[in-house]
Amino acid sequence: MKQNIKNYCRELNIDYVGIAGIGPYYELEKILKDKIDKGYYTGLEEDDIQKRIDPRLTMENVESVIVCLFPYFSGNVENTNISKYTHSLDYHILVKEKLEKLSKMIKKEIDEFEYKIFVDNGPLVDRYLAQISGLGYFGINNNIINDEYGSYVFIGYIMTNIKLEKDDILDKTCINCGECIRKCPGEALLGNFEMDPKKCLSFITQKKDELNNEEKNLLKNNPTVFGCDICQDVCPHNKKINITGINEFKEKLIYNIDYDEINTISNKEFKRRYRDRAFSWRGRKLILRNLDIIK
Ligand code: B12
Ligand code: SF4
Repeated sequence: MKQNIKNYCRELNIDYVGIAGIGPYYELEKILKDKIDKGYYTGLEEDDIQKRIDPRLTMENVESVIVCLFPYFSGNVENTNISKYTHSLDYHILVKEKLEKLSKMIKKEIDEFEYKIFVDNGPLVDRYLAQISGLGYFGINNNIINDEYGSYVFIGYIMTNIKLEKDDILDKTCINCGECIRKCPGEALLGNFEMDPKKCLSFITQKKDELNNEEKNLLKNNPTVFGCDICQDVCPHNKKINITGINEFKEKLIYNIDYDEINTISNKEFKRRYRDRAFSWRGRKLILRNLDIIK
């Protein structure tokens, strides 16, 4: 069945699929507890640790997790004020659609196949799943890196009640050059595969609460309206990577959000224009706040 799943993925233009076991993931529990103790949590993460390390708490009869990568690199551009992961169609939409199609193909073959699909919004730790299913390895910048597509890959997964053979972890990490640590404007990367996400500019651009002066200055000095790509852009593992083969990630690209436009349209109009874009989930006001700071 595993080979059939790989074949279906090929048909759907999903190059990288791996199988993760169902834990409980006790080694991850240690990392999560340590992060919470140190205050390295933003509030955007699922806060129930047990749910994060035990897929059975989300799907009682789960037997395997099918994990897929979705590369999104469509080239480097000079003048952009939003980060790469928001240039194209919202990945939540695309990944869900693709994984739904994959699940329907499997269901056709195995009638008792049950499944739950997640991308970004699930209880588990997506990067951990990508690592243990052998799809990529960790960078010091915290991102999962794939040899062909670099770290510009989204991660989606399917919990299923069918038992599949687990894949092996890749026995490597990034080359540890330290360039991401030196270039990170928020000094968020700690050099031991950990980070303080509250210092990460990406978080600051997405944070709802009012920004303090230090955060405002950080944004002003490193202008970005949504997200941050610096630690990935400087990474040598991202230098000779392939462009994504997923058309939706190469079409209808938006590189800039314009202050005058956002300032003059209503919240409703903002939603209408940008609801299928990953930068819109926090709403117009937050985008305007960031634009106001960097203008
Ligand atoms: C909250 C969140 C954020 C927060 C906090 C990030 C963080 N590092 O905790 C903020 C807003 C800062 C953020 C930023 C970004 N995010 Co984000 N985010 C998430 C989310 C929803 C939860 C992350 C989480 O649970 N963090 C808690 C820790 C435990 O998890 P983790 O970061 O995955 O940690 C792993 C490693 O860092 C490592 N690790 C951590 N500590 C230690 C310690 C040791 C000793 C070791 C060995 C390893 C290790 O192991 C952990 C477990 O495997 C996930 C989706 C999900 N549900 O998982 C997306 C996700 C991680 N984000 C993603 C993306 C694309 C980004 C950005 C690139 C977006 C951007 N361009 O601005 C940046 C990258 C910033 C960075 N350098 O990490 C992708 C990552 C894809 C990839 N290739 O890795 C994810 C997986 C979404 C997805 N499904 O595709 N994100
Ligand atoms: S995304 Fe930007 S601010 Fe966040 S860790 Fe990477 S370089 Fe630092």
